Amino acid sequence: MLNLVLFGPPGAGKGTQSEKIIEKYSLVHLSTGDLLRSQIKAGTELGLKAKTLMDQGVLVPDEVVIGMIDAKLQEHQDAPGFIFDGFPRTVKQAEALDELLKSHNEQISVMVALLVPDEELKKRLLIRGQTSGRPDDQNEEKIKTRIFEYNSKTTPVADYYRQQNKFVSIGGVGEIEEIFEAICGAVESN
Ligand code: B4P
Repeated sequence: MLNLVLFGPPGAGKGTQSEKIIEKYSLVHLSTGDLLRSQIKAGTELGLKAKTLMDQGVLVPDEVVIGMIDAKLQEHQDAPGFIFDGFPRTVKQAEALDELLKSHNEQISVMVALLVPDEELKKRLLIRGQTSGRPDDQNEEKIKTRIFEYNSKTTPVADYYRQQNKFVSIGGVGEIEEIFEAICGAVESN
């Protein structure tokens, strides 16, 4: 079973590359950002709480996203593998994911990190904000907050997987197809 964590700052290309990876390897896509946005759209209590935080660019509580991933793993017990997109974003989430997978006799195969400079991230997200309608893409201050959250809370997750010899990093600037080929190379050599 292939269980891939796709890692990187906001705007690194995780969502973009996930679509191509799912198609090639027939994995189930678990994006906590997408799951939270569907809760917001459905107007659930969880969605209302998450919206306030997401609109500011800060992370939602660990318990909330861990609970969502737990439910999805239960729902897809026959999946050939998973791509975790935007999760884990804290060491606590990474530890919880290991425990959840262990309870299904599974583990993470590899983490692939996309490296993109901050200036390029800001540019991409502001461009996406012109059409996405996402409040967190439309304002430079909010984008700065998201990058700050990433640098302070999420980068330690890379060390967590590095210690398990599961960490691979790839340049995330350039043609989408070339980046995809590099990700496939990393997946297949692990
Ligand atoms: P996410 O939905 O995960 O948002 P994201 O990181 O901005 O998206 P992504 O990184 O997938 O976008 P992509 O690069 O593909 O999270 C949103 C919010 O939800 C968080 O701020 C947080 O509040 C909350 N949240 C989610 N998960 C959480 C968790 N686990 N714990 C706590 N809170 C959580 O695309 C960006 C743009 O770049 C696109 O327009 C794309 O076209 C473009 N692009 C991609 N690749 C490119 C390339 N090679 N060249 C040029 N442009 C490119």
